[in-house]
Amino acid sequence: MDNEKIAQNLTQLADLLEFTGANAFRLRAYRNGARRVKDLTTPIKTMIANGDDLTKLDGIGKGVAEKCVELCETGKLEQMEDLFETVPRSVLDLLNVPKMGPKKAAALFNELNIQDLDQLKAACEEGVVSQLSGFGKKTEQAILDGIAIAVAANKRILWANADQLVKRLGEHMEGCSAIGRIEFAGSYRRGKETVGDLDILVTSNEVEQVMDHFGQFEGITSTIVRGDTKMAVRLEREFQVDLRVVPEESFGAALQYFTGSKDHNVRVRGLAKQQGLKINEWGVYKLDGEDQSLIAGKEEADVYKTLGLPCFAPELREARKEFDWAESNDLPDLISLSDIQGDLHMHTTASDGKNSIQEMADAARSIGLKYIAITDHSKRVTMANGLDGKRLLKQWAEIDAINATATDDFAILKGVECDILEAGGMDIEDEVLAEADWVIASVHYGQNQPLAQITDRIIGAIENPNISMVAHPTGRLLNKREPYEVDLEAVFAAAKRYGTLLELNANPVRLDLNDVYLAAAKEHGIPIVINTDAHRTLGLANMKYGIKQARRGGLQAADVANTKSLKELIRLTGRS
Ligand code: DGT
Ligand code: CA
Ligand code: CA
Ligand code: ZN
Repeated sequence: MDNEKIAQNLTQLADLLEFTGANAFRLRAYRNGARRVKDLTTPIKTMIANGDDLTKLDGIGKGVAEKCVELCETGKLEQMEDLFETVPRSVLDLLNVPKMGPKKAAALFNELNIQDLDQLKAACEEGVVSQLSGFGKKTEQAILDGIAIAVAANKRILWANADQLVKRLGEHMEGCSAIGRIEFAGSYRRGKETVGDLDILVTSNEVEQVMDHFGQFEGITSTIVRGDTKMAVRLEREFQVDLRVVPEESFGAALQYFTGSKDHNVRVRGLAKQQGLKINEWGVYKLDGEDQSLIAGKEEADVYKTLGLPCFAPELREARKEFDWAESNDLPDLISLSDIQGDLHMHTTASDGKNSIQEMADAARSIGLKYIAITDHSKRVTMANGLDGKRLLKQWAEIDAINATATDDFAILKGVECDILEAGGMDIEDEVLAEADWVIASVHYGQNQPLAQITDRIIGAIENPNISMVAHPTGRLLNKREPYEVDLEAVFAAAKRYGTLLELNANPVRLDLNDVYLAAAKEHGIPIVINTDAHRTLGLANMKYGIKQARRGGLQAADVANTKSLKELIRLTGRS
């Protein structure tokens, strides 16, 4: 029960209470408590174990503290279980519709008895929703447009969340002595940004024992099937996990098969056939009239090798370019986390971050980075207390002072994440931007504008000689918000022409640019910068998610600007 999970539970409790019309004061207490818990750097669990009084933390009252203790001790909240008796779980799915707050969702449930997304869709189509007070035609249409996203959000989870689940499942499975090798295959292994279900592969001769053990994993809500080699279960929120138990001699073939992708496997099978071979999840076989003999299966690399293929990095197995590259001996040497030298997008307490400049710098040093850029929001982002020119200049003077006291060669670049205004143009005057080492341009407002307008705004920023990089170029939020309309080909052409870099934002909800666009940017010869956009020191650890996506895009270290030394980076951005 980590802080994130506690916060989730508190938020969910508040959401559920909203459906029952509980008083607003209590709801606020749980929501504030959730926010507070999420921001804590010490695990609540540890604090409780130490006998600390949680109510000493501001924003956490007696009620919230009790819930925290209950969660850490029992793993659940009794009040929430009770609420589920009257409010069906499926009602919570309504909250996945973009811009649907708990108040609106509660009104739909209480006044129209809408219990799930299907019923919501039907009600919108019949025009019933727009007749509710506070809803209107426009809202109804927005809800209808958002239902597809909510449905998808319910089906696929973020890679980062799958990764947490993999860690827990891995630990659980380790407790079974009958298991030999274990791998998590499927889209998870390929590093796909969202994962539809998890595919676990283990070797064992004791299938029953392994399946019994798997069935004891906490969080399983039902077993879908249990057969001779395959078992599938459902976890909370309908998420499925498939387990396959295979003999040692087939592990490599099974790993290859269940890693996919399906399209990649279709190509592999075709290539096998051309060579008079047969491949399936049990092995590679040489066909000889009626007979067939097993020639590979134990190791994945051997499976590929017998077909004359390299053991492709899982991230490349999407039937895009990998077979062409293999044929021309041109497979990219994919980037890895240790190639990264710096992080050029992060926030501090000056805007909406949680840590100071010094704290961010120290944290970056401790994970081996050589440089960072501090890039707080500009003034247009009032919600985040964005900085105007005057505050920026003051912050940059502070950065100069901190750099001057450094005893190593670690450097902090003076930066800003400057908004591209709705009407075009930058939020900060050019004279100020010219003083910075590193200027990021971002679209945060006016995301519903038509394609030509957003494209013009971004190209306008690219043409500005003060701008170093465009952040999260499509603005998408996985499972939450579609990308805005933008002509990326035009953006790439402009970026190439003006020497402006493009970001791969490593936040697991963004991963923007995505894999396909990264490959396109690489073809255009545009250097990519992989940044965490950290809002706290812990956020710096998100770099690994960006690396996964970069690998899926076929990027090598040389394609990524922040693998370079500071000196080379500065040369690349044309600043001195
Ligand atoms: P997901 O779960 O939707 O995120 O994506 P995957 O790729 O994990 O797909 P999944 O779980 O349905 O299947 C895992 C792998 O098993 C898949 O990537 C390739 C292999 N596989 C599954 N069904 C088929 C099939 O009908 N033909 C072939 N060739 N391979 C399959
Ligand atoms: Ca899967
Ligand atoms: Ca599966
Ligand atoms: Zn940012």
